[in-house]
Amino acid sequence: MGAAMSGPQTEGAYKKDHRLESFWDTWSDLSISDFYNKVGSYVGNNFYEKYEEDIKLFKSIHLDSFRTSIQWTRLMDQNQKLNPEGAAFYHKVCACARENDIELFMNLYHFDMPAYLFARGGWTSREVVEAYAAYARTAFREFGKEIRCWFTFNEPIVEPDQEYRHGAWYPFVKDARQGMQVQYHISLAHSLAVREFNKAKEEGYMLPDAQIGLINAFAPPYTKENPSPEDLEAVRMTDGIQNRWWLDLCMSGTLPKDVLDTLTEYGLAPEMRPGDEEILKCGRVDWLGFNYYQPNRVQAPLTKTDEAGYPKFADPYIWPERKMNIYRGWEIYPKGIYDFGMKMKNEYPDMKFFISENGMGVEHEDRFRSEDGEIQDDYRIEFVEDHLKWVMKAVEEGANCVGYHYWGVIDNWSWSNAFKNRYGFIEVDLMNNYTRRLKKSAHWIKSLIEQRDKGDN
Ligand code: BGP
Repeated sequence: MGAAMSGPQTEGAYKKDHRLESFWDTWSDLSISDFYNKVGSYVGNNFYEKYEEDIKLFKSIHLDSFRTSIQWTRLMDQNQKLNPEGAAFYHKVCACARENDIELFMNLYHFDMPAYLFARGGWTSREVVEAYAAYARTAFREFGKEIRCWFTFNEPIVEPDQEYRHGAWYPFVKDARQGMQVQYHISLAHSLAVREFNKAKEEGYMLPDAQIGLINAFAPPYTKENPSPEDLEAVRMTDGIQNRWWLDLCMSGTLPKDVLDTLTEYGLAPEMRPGDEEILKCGRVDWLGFNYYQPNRVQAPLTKTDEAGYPKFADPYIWPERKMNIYRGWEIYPKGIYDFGMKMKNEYPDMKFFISENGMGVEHEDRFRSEDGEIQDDYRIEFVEDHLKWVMKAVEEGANCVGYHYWGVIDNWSWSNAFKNRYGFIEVDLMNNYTRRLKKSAHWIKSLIEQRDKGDN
């Protein structure tokens, strides 16, 4: 049991100690109105200054582990050499986790491209793929003896979707072909990083039991109750691009042939170079993280092409019985976590996984403050409890699920939503020097873990 967060959403200190600009800082500088309440990427929740207090708080509520990420912009300089000041910060975080006897899971990339590499094409460029591999190599060699659980990427599906297919995030591109190229390049980057990990391990830089994984939002796809063949085809391609693409890569070092064939048929296949197959083969991992917030309900596309004229594989389907988190606009469907567990059991039985993110973001939580000042977030307790029940059922029925991380343990900055929706078990008071305060859910999770340790559940 633990919880997750990320470097770019928590650290702040965006210009401190020679940290480079990230593409989020570029976007914030260009158009601050795109961010909720005009709060850009600069602030985080001040984890840079408060990491000791935070790690002690995590321990105080009995978490076994927590995940954060190294910011590429903090660890490396513009010549792709180690930034000693950035490294010193992450060494302090590792030491603090060790002293508090809480396991630190470290992810290498959480949507946070350095601006100078973004200017060279970001994930559309092969040069950036190579630069990421060099960054991963540096990180493994620098922290190999301090971290056991490593991850190459968080949700590698998000940047192709948000930045290049749907145009929701800067640079607002709506180009299905470019989206596939970006997805493909991230797959190569992941594979090269795993290769670097294995090499560093062979050469004695890593702990002997170090593990490498990938974390994705493997949203289970659903369609109508009585689907047409076209609806089922929409499910096949949605599952193919969002889930099987990464699952096959991580399990067997290949990409799903049926998906590549359909992409070729529609003129959307990424450009591949001789030798790439060998690189992809290195993409096999030790385990996976499954971020789960909402199911992916789709139906046959209502129009054949999107607004840019590219072929479409699916359109959203609104399930009449859906229950919503109205603040985030996401469906709440706890059973999805079980369905994914069963899919893993049936299709990828040898791969262990954990729930790496699951959580509920709520707006204006101040409304729920009791007289003694504590936020009474019963809705969050109910949300986690409902999901945990389905996790337990999946485990009982043979899913190889080894743990659960809540997102985000402490209120943090959430991309263009900034601090609109709060996720934390721990509150951050933005008006009062980022003061931390436990919410009701923090006490609840603490007592749940106590019961587990006593063998009560
Ligand atoms: C996941 C991301 C996290 C986090 C979370 C909540 O997709 O990995 O970084 O942000 O979603 O989403 P949001 O912050 O958009 O509400």
